[in-house]
Amino acid sequence: MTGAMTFELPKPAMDDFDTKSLAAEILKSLRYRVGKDATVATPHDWLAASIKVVRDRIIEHWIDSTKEAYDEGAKRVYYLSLEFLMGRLMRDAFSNLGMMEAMRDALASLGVDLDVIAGLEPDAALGNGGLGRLAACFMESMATVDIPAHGYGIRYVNGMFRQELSDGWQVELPETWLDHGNPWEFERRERAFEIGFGGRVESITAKGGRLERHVWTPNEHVLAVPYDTPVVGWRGNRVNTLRLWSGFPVDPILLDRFNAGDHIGALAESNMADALSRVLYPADSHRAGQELRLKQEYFFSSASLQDILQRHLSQYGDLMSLPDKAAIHMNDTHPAIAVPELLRLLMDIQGIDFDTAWDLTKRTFAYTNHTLLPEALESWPVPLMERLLPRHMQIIYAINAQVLLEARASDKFNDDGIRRISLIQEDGERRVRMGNLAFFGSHSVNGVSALHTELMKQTVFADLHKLYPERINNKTNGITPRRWLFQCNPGLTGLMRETIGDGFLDDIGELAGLDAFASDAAFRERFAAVKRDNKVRLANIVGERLGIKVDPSALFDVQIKRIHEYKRQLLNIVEAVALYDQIRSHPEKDWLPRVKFFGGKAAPSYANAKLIIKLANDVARVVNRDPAVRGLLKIVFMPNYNVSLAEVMMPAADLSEQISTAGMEASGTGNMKFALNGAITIGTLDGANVEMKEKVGDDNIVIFGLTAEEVAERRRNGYNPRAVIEASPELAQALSAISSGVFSPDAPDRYRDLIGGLYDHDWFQVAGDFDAYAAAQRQVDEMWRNSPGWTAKAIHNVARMGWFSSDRTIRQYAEEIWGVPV
Ligand code: 26W
Repeated sequence: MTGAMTFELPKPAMDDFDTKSLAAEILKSLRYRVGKDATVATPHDWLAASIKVVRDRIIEHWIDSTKEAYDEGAKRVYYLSLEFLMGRLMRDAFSNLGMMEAMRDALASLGVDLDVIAGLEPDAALGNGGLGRLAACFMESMATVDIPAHGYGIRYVNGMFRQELSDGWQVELPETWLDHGNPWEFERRERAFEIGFGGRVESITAKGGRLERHVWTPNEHVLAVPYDTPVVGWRGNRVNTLRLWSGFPVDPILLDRFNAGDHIGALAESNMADALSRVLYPADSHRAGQELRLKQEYFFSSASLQDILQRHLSQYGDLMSLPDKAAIHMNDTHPAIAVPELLRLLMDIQGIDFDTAWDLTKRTFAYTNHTLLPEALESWPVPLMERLLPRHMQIIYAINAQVLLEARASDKFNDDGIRRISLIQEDGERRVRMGNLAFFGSHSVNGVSALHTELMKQTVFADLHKLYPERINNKTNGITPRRWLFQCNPGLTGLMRETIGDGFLDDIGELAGLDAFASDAAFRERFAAVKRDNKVRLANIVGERLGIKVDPSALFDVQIKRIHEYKRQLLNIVEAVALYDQIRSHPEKDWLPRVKFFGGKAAPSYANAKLIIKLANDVARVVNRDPAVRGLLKIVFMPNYNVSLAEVMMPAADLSEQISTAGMEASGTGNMKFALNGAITIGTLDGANVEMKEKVGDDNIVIFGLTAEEVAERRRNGYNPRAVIEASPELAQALSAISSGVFSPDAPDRYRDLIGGLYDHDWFQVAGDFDAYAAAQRQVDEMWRNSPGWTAKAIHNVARMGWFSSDRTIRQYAEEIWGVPV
């Protein structure tokens, strides 16, 4: 499919690949690793055989990288994350090792199409959205900039669900990515650790009544077994490890229970072990709250820490040097239970006193916050924690005592302040605040964009920031240009190599050299031709999958991300309805053809998000079929948005929708992927959009709407959405069409409450921003009419996005948080 647009690396990273010997290697792999002959091999067999060929090369570097870090006594980074949204790995490996073209030719000589088998590789979808994909970009960048690092997470059997649409409604189906086996991973049974839950704690006192030790005797046990996947950096520089834990029963059958006639209870631990690594919680930005989720968090945190301590002890013999040799990073609060777990291991197992252990802990951990949404901030009921993790609850009280002592001594807080700082939320049900726990247990706490970090200081962490003013810092997110430019957009990459040379492949800052070509008409035409090819590719997929015909010369306007009210897909849909109304009532006007693409999953329990998906589909059905529209507006909801679909959609977009209510999107990373592929952003001053505007320049981005301060001010001083709606005839008309059932004749009331909510409270200020958004869209129309001007702006976007590489982000983490040389 992309055969014509691929490119070859100038200097092969490792070997000179010769087609014949590579083909022979693939055949050998097919025979001896897969056990098949070419005449009977299925496409899946060829896929497995090809992966094993590249894997063999990676393993050489993997062993070297691991040994080198050991020999040098290098400090290692441990990235703890409940989510790693890796996507497909084969192309990544081919491309980073410089063997993409060689593999394509070798496979072709065997009658196999690389693109066909690459399309069979399942996405490793072990994440929900931004946070999980960030972890995956970070893994690739850490390997690229040569940082010895391990990612730690859970090997979910069922990752993110597969989304199907049934009559426009989201239906969730289990994703079974391991069905054909996973040729990338290595099981390491010998490196399993035991994880306990429940039970009781005994205090052992020595002679003289001095408290000596706490002994926790759990009453449930499971084994955490690691599966390792190599992560290869650009040009194969370094290979790091993604270690994912899987639950196994310690004893498949509890014999004492079985013999007592309790045949179901005899399987309890086996069932729990199975449940622990079965499914990823599909709620993005909403805490799960279930006991199983807390168990998952402890399971992977404890296994990872035991692994880290074992590695450290075997190399250095004692734990006093832990902070000098290990930086443990918590990706959001999901691993925050690791803070009391490390203290427990240091005190109860290693016999270290609290003060020393607390000091080691704080110097070892760092924490990243990814959201300010109150409903996403994790907290666990004290009774649940006491039952599941009784020893950890004691340690949390000890930490709390220590911190509150410091707070009182600082003289900065009254009783209310002290209450807000406490690890225990006391109003209503007593709960442990995981954000505070992660904050106290870390020497560094960071946000993911400049604005988000500022808001962290002013809002959720205001009191903690007052107590520890040095701790909060910013690390603006980034994306890996290997996957999000070189691999997903070979046409653009090839064009740029011809234009500015190969330097940008290794130093993404060199993209800036492209700026000068924005005024070169010949270059603009070639740039536009690449975009057009990418749009044709997407249009073909839309035709094949959905039977909708879209015109590649129309403006492709794309909003792809999780469905959430704060991301305001509703604002986009309402604007589409208003536009539809305008096209119908003013057929004489010179309307521009536009295709509005939507894609994204809703959390299964998030009713409004699911209703918004249905609305997009209802509006699409009516608009796409209306002859009066004459194809000028098409609406497409792409089902099952995932990493692989993003790789096709990002390069095909003209306009990138980043329209969250200001102050609510921590950073966004899709915004960066679009711009790097030459889309122009329409967006609010939220998250990293603010910094993108600074980098690409005001003329090359379309910013509209309320600022974070204005949003907050309106929330404080009263905001009257009804008056706003009544003052905007276009908006009022669109809303009344939706709520009266124009798009849902089968159920005219379907959207009454959703739209009614906008009149009554409109928490996300959809109405407040509507007029500004509609005006910004008309400004986009005008920009689009000037086609060379548009292309020039798109070129400036690409040229100025180098700073948003996750290599830059990772270097900042390394220098300013981890203390690792780069
Ligand atoms: C406990 C339930 C839960 C699950 C996931 C709470 C919160 C989350 C994540 C923090 C949600 C998330 O993915 N946040 C996104 O993180 C990205 C990477 O930093 C940012 O770019 C996005 O703006 C932010 O929404």
